[in-house]
Parts: sequence; C-alpha cells; structure tokens
Amino acid sequence: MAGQRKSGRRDQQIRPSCRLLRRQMLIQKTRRGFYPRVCDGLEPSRAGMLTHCPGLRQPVGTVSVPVGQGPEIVRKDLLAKSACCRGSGKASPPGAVLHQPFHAKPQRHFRRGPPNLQIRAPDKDSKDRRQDDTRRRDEVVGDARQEDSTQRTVVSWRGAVIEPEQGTEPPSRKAEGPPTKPSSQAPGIQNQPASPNERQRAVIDAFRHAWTGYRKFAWGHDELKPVSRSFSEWFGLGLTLIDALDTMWILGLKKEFEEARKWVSKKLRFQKDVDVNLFESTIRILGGLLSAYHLSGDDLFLRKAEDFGNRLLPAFQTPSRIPYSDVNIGTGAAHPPRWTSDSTVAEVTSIQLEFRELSRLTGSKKFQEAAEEVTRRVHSLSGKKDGLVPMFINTHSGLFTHMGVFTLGARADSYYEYLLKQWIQGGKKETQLLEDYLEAVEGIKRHLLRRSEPRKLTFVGELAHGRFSAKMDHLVCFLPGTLALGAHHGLPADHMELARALMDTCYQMNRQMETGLSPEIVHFNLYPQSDRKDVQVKPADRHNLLRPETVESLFYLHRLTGERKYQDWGWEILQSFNKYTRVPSGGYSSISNVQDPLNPQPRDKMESFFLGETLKYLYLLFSDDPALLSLDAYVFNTEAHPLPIWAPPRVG
Ligand code: DMJ
Repeated sequence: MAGQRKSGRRDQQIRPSCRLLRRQMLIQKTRRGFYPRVCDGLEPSRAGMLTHCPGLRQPVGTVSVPVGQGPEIVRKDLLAKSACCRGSGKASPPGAVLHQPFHAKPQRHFRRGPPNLQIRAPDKDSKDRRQDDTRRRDEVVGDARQEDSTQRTVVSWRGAVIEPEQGTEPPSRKAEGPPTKPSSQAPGIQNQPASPNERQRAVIDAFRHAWTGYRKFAWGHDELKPVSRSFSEWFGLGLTLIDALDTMWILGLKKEFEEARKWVSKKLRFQKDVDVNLFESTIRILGGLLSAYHLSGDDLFLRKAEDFGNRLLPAFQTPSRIPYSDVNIGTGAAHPPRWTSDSTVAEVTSIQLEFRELSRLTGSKKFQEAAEEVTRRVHSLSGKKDGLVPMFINTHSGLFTHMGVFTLGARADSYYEYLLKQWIQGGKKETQLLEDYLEAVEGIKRHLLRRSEPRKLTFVGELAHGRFSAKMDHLVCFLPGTLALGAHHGLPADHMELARALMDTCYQMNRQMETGLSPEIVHFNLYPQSDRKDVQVKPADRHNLLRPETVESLFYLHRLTGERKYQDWGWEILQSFNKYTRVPSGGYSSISNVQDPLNPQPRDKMESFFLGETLKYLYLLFSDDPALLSLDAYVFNTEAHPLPIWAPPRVG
C-alpha cells in the first residue's frame, strides 16, 4: 500500500517540456497560494508537490478542526458510530477506557517465514557465511516473556471485544536491548513450496519475463527502461533488485534469488554521496531487505537493513522531529525539497512499520523512537477533519500546512494504511493507532463517499475547502484491502461491506477502459444521464504505471471472503498487463493511454513496484492457501513486503 501510492520522485519525473512550467508553478504558488493544474501527463508524486500535476490543488485555506483527544480518553463518539461488530469476544461495557501500554523489553520472538515458503535458501559463499555466522548467533525463538495480565488492553466495541494478541511484547521504547540474534534454524534447511497452480504459473512467467529484461539491460540499476533496453537511476541502489527479492522467494525462483543475493553481498554499498527520499527508500529498500531477511533467514539482509536504517536517521534531525523528505546516505545531510520546508503527511507517517521492525530485530530503540515520535506528534495536531489529515506538514513548526484539502489518494493515503497496520503489527495493543484509524474511517464515510450514476458505484472523492470533487486516484484502491484487513482483525463488519463496494468500483475502473487497465485518476459521474458512463477519464490522467493497488485489494478480498470472482478479476488484469504492457525483448512498460488498445503508448519505464508488489499480489491472489503468508502472522508494508506480526496467534 498504500504509501504515497505513486511512483514518486521529483525531478526525474519531470519531463523536459515541463521544466519551465514547474518554474512557473513555483512563482504562481508563491504569489497566489495555488497549486495549479499543469504538466498534463505527469504522475502524482508525493516527493514533490510540484510534480503532482494531475491533482488540482485548491487555494490554501485555514480550516482548522480541533481534535487532539489524548490516548486515554474514552471515545464514546467513535464507539457509538460503529453499526455492528464482527467477532464473538466477551462483552465489555461500551466506552471502556482505551489504554496505551508500553512494555520494557525488546521483542526477540519472531519467525523465519511460514513452512510453505521454506524453499532452499541460496548457497552463500563460505566467506559470506562465516561473516554472517560471526554476527548475532543466539536468537532464541520463544523468548517472549509471559505478559502480565494487568498490562493487557481490551478494546470494547459495542458489546464486542478486540483483544490484543496473546504472548506478544512490542519492543520497548525505553530500554536498549541486546541485538536480536539469528535463528537457530540454518537458512538453508527448507522444504519445497506447494506447486503453483496454472494462474500462479502465469504470474511466474510474467515475473521471469520482467526479470529477464532487468537482468539483461538494467542489472544492478534502479529501473528497467524496457523499450530502449536501458535503465534509469533514482538512488543508484539496485532498487528493482531489492524490491523484488522477497517476490522471488515467494514465487520459488531460487536461482534468480541466489543471483540477486550475490549482488547484494558483493555490490550493494550504501556509502554513497546520494540523496534518497526517506519514504520511498524506507518502504522499498528497508522493507525489502527486512522481508528478505525474514523469509530466507539470511543475516546478510538484516546487516544491510541496519546499515541503511542508520543512514536514514539524520532525516529526523529537524526542529520539529518531523523528518525531512530527503537524506544523503553518504554524508548524512538531510533536507527538505528545494522549494519548501514541508514534508508530505503520508511520507512521514508511512515508515513506522519498517523502523519499528528494525528496532525489534536489532534491539536498538533509536529507529522505533524516531518513527513513533512522528506518530505521536501527528496524532495530537489540529487541522484534521473527523480523522482525515491534510497532505503537508512543516518540518520546522511541526504543524499541518495547506489545510482544508482531504484525499485518500497521493500524499495522504498510506497514513491511514499504517495506522491500522501498526496496530496489527504490535499485537492490537496500541489503541491510539486504532482510535485514529476508526475515526478516519468515519471521516471517510461522512465526507468523501458518494455513489456514481448511472451504476451507483461507491467511490471515495476529495474535499477541498468544503467543496467535494468526484476525483479518485487509482492509488485509493489500496483502501478496500485495508478495510477488509481491519474487519478481519475484529473491526466493524460495515468496514467489510464498504471494502466490497469499493472493490467493485476499483474493478470497474479497470474494466471500463478499452485496455482493461485503470488510468491513474478517474472522475465519477454524479448526474443521472443515461448517455454518460460512471467512470470518466481526462486526457492528462490516462496513463497506467503498472501500479498494484487494485490487485492488492483483490488479494485481501479473496483471501478474506474466499470468493472466486476476485481471482477472476485479477486474472483479467494480468492478461491485460500481458497484452498491453509486455515488451517482447524483456520487461513490462508503463503506458500513456489506457483507452487506446491500438496504441497504448509505452512510456519505457518498469517501476520497481511492478515486481515488488503487482506480481506478488497477483501470485498470492491466485493461491487458495490461506496459510501462504497468513494475514494472522504477517502484515504487508505499503510496498507489499511482508513483516511478521509481533504476536502470531498460538497454535493449538
Ligand atoms: C508503491 O511504491 C507503494 O505502493 C506506495 O505506497 C505507493 N506507490 C507505489 C505503488 O503505486
């Protein structure tokens, strides 16, 4: 997920023809407080507001909605809002106090990946293995201490109860613990995964085709340019390769994984004078390395993750402790974008799953502390509207800026996703996260939901200074999956109903296009005219970047309902990717026009998330095995990298 749910980078995404316009935008913004709509055809970028061309930003306003309820306040209003509740937990009086417990010891109880993913790890050369073996030798599975029952939180939800997972222990924010030690299980001792079915084999074929292009023309570089058979650099860190590591593991592509692992071991160096975007590099590189570590048990990936995490930390050294958007991983110099001291709200609030996990694994609290301080500060800010957050936050003042504009799309999306997922990751104990998530879902329902005409598709629009816009980014299609995941973890059943309705809409965003692929942005028709379609597309928004959000949500909906139609919808989308985006010499390309099947206009770019997310979610969607990366044991970061839930349910 969601994350910036865009392919964000600043300058690289700006076509030469738009550079002048960008300068003009700067001037216009300064003079008029506007983000004008210009540069047709550019994709939204959370990394730089001025490249978010498809999104119309309204005049800056000063809407201020006080919230600021503390974590221990009884949220009777929220409790009353939910219509009903899944689960059959024991009754608890409505309005029970929501606590915010913290524990004093780092969690060292984690798993190495599910048995059905235990394929043989790559052979490491013996030198690497000796080095690995000298580090962190004695991680003990099952080390979690019994939790004192008085520390357990019970969240009451209209008569039902959401209990925290048993036997878990979030990492301490207070004590510096010893580093997590490696598993006693040798990474090479593993079983074969179950044989893939026909549709999964088609995904493997697609992955191999994409990988062939990357390997031939872009090996070790960030992204493949499949049409020109070359590559592009963003951070110069082998982004596609790292993003794809866990996908290869999950798909059982051992040879490819082994070769990539060797590149990580021999070539990946972070001592480089290069600026990276904190959010993008966290979700793709840190998340990718942590996942690869969990699935393979190979210490190399954890060492790299720790090194990289350390290099990101200077980004948090700001007057407000709201991090800068960029940091130089060689020099440690961190800075905001050139034109502003703002960061994007989704960016600063969608790095927590990864930083928290890094602390848990290393025993070093600094990663978690830095990231959670951001969560705490954002929690208590004014300027929200019923739990909905503005898109920008200032790194000096720590306050929201450009208030009054609310979206579930670019720049805000994964804020909501990470509220829920952190709550799940931590064993459903951090109730402040849950409160904020529930309040936001109510805010979405109240302010952003509408139904289109004539087919009455439920969609999530945007609000700018009280004015509703029927615009929905494809990025918002992470939401059905997130809502379904919450319902699975005990949140109200009406979240699942909304998830189903939005899933239908996201499918239609693909289905109603001539190529069967969704555009980047759609506008819904609100007027009952029989000659108009529900889904409308503006010329500037017709591109498709191989994004994952629809298939991501299809995965959750199928996994959690068992309904076959979701698999069939994903199958249609995979066939469309193959028909309109596959480049014969290797790789897949984003396209400029989803409405022209005769000339979809390849853009010559394969985003790393196509391998990291899109194909991974398709493969998981086509599986009928709920134990394959079980949603009770893993939580996927916004780049689809599975991280363990700290409190896996007890077996038996
Ligand atoms: C990915 O990097 C992540 O999913 C992020 O959350 C949003 N943008 C892309 C995919 O669309």
